[in-house]
Amino acid sequence: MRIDIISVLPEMFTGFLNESIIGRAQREGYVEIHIHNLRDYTKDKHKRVDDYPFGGGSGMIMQIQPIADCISHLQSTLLSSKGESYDAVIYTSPDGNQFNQGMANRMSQLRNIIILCGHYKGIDHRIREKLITEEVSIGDYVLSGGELAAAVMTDAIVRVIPGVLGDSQAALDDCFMDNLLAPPIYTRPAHYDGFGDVPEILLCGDPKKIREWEIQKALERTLALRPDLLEEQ
Ligand code: 6GU
Repeated sequence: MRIDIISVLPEMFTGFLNESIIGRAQREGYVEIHIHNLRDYTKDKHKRVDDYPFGGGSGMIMQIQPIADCISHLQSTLLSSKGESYDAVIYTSPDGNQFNQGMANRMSQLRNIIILCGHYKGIDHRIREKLITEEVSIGDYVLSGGELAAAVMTDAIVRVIPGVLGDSQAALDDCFMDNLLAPPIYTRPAHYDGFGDVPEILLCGDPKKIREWEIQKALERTLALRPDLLEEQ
């Protein structure tokens, strides 16, 4: 899979992308992540990528030209190098559809995606109408830019690409994979003074019984903490 991220703050991605699971997924060839500095595409002599809103009001708007040229450059590069086109051009915005595990799973099956990070007050609406295929928010709160949202989405997408997690079952066992919260988990020691004992069933050695207990607990926790997840099905 290939993910191209367009941002006015490309430095925000360097640390996190090279760490942990995402870093390994790139080194092992499961995903290629490319960060593009939107400012490299502006034709403005002062390198500006934003301007005042028509009609007045506060805040600046990201202009069409750098975004359109950047996306067009990425599209023609992908076409000439691999004969492929982008499956999605995603715009991060607090008014987009709320990101969830199902979206991460679906996006992880795509071959090439662009994520455009929103900034300032947002982008010229004509870009949304003409070039964006999906608008995604990561929750009902406002961030100062789409970079963290793009990072969150990239993490969630990359870790479910088949093969990325060592144990092939691991992603399937995740919280939310069946619209269920994860069951409680424990590690050694089986008894810790002042904290009590691990549930006995986990020590019984019968995988089928343990799995039944885990599903039961997952259902109980979901019902208690996130009943909305059960209603969605
Ligand atoms: Cl995608 N962008 C911004 N700026 N704020 C957000 C968001 C995105 N999702 C939630 N809040």
